[in-house]
Amino acid sequence: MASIFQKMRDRVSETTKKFSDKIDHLFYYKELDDDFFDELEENLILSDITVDTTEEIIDKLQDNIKTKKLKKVEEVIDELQNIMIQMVDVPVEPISFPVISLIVGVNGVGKTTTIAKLAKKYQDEGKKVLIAAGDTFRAAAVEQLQTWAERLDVDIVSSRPGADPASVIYDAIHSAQAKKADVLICDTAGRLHNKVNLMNELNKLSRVIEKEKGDYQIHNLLVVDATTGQNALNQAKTFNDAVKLQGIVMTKLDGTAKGGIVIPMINELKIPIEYVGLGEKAEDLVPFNAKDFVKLLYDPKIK
Ligand SMILES: Nc1nc2c(ncn2[C@@H]2O[C@H](COP(=O)(O)OP(=O)(O)OP(=O)(O)O)[C@@H](O)[C@H]2O)c(=O)[nH]1
Ligand SMILES: [Mg+2]
Repeated sequence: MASIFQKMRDRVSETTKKFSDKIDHLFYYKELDDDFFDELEENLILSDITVDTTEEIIDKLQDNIKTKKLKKVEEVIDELQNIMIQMVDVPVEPISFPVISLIVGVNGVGKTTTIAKLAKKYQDEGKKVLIAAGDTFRAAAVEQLQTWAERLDVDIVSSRPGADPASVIYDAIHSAQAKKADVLICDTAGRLHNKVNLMNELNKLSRVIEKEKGDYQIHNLLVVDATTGQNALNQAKTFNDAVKLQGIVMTKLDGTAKGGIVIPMINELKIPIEYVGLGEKAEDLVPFNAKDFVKLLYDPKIK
């Protein structure tokens, strides 16, 4: 676990540095007055925590300050972290094998790269992995996944660009069953969550999986890009209506000065963030850990 923390610390350094400077500023306050809480509230919102979740955090914090009789800024910052850790510590549904995962999300968030990362992770655990090139829409999407499949030496089911994605997924499920694959991970074309016909198409894919899955469990994942900030929340809500999501992968946390969006994502949707993406390579995926995450972003002692 230490190495994961280290990896996050290295990659999220940009995020950490900027935010902990702001938290540091709170130590100038001699009293826990309105100005203190205003500045704290503003900082939380600026870190991409939504107004609703920020208010929930501040209310809880003020209650706990009273009941625990906290006086020092240091104690308050510790308490703030505890509240946030509790908020995001949603248990991840354990995966039982064999499993099919449909990977969904808007354009360019990192779906295909995340599939490669997950394939590598499962492969390292000794699982038999199959991936399906369900993005038949974007030019070169099939090739992109094929390149990963070759690099990682995993089996792939693909069709020509322009083919019906439902038929690719159908073939992939039957291929996985025939090969007794432990894991089937299906790529999908990126789509905007407000395009109703494209969301209906996703719903159709999830129904194909439901119908054909046999003894496979379903574990669908939404991929969101941390740099999109609060829009990620709307994306998650709409995608979850089209495809029942078991979890979320938050990518590109290495490339944002924020990252607080993770907190309302979990608090407001109650869907766990299972992994975070910290780079473009197959090994740049780490399991989400509530305590490590909150400490990295909001602990002024960690720099
Ligand atoms: N820095 C960083 N880059 C990432 C991460 N994940 C993916 N990327 C990069 O983001 C870009 C888009 O990644 P893709 O995996 O192709 O995204 P996608 O969602 O499949 O895109 P579409 O299929 O076009 O919708 C690529 O350049 C990836 O290398 C991450 O965690 N961190
Ligand atoms: Mg893709």
